[in-house]
Amino acid sequence: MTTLLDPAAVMRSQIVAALRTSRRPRILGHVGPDGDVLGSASALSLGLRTLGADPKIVLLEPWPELFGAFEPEGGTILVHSEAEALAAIHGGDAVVVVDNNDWKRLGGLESAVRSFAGPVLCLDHHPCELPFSPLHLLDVKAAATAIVVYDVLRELGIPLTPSMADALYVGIVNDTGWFRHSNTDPRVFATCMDILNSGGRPSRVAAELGYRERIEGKKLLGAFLATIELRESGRVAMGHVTRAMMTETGGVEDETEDFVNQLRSLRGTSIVAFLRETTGGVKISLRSRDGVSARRVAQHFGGGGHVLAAGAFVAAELAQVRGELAAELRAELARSAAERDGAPLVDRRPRYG
Ligand SMILES: [Mn+2]
Repeated sequence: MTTLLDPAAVMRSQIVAALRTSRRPRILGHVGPDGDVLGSASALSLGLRTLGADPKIVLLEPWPELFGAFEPEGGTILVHSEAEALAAIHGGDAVVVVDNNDWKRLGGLESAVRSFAGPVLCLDHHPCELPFSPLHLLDVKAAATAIVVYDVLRELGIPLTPSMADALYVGIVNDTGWFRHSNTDPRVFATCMDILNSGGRPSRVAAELGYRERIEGKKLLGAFLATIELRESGRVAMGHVTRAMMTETGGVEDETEDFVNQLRSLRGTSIVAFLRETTGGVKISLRSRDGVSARRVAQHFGGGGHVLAAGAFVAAELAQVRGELAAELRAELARSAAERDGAPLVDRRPRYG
């Protein structure tokens, strides 16, 4: 039971009140928007329209084609310059940031939001040390921001339409890996039950997101699969994509997004690494299990992330990165084994003599 003195409840009611009264909300996510950003923004946008508002989702890049079916018609503003960012943001009467609590990840919209005089709201589920803004609705127990948005729509008394339900479902499947990740909890299924009862169409979402791969992407996948190598008695798997492979097959960066999962699904692996040549260096994606830390390996290369899923960018040649990474993956297996045995990990450096 909450009382009016509960600061979280007070903030929640302020956020809901601000959403209810805003006529021209501007909805933002983060650079490189994923299914949770787009699904959350779409559902919120469609919901606020039913209150008579004219919400706009402000984007720095075109709405990704993969999620095209879930773009609210006429509901986006694509921004190409600082002046357009200012016009788009300042033309609103409230800013709502979804699935992001890092100002830097607003990219080219950051300064326009910083100079915005109206309320800046944040609906999110990523842990953070400092609140994004005074109106920060942070629910770290929610598997997806789409679930936070679902709660807010319910609090606003907005009935879900099938389109809103589908958009929320997109966010949930994005962040739970189609109900496979460890964040798949009873609340996920409870929310999905309501989504289905409201006319949500899981098979439509699966078809839109799943059955649309290009032959060029498949050829690139084939080339990538041929690079996979197992190390450390099969506990480590590595695979890569070079620029030449992309040129030869016609496959593009977006089509490599799932390649790390091809490694992760290999039997017997504890940590896997996908390397992709990109502008100025190599991008590393890491996934782990069995008490092995992908994050520690990423941190070694100046990156970061979660324990089980992390990444880094290294400004070096692929061959060099592969060598260093293989050594670091081996070191991580040793570290995690030592931790499991309860040995103190005082010093990570090799000892000589
Ligand atoms: Mn999310």
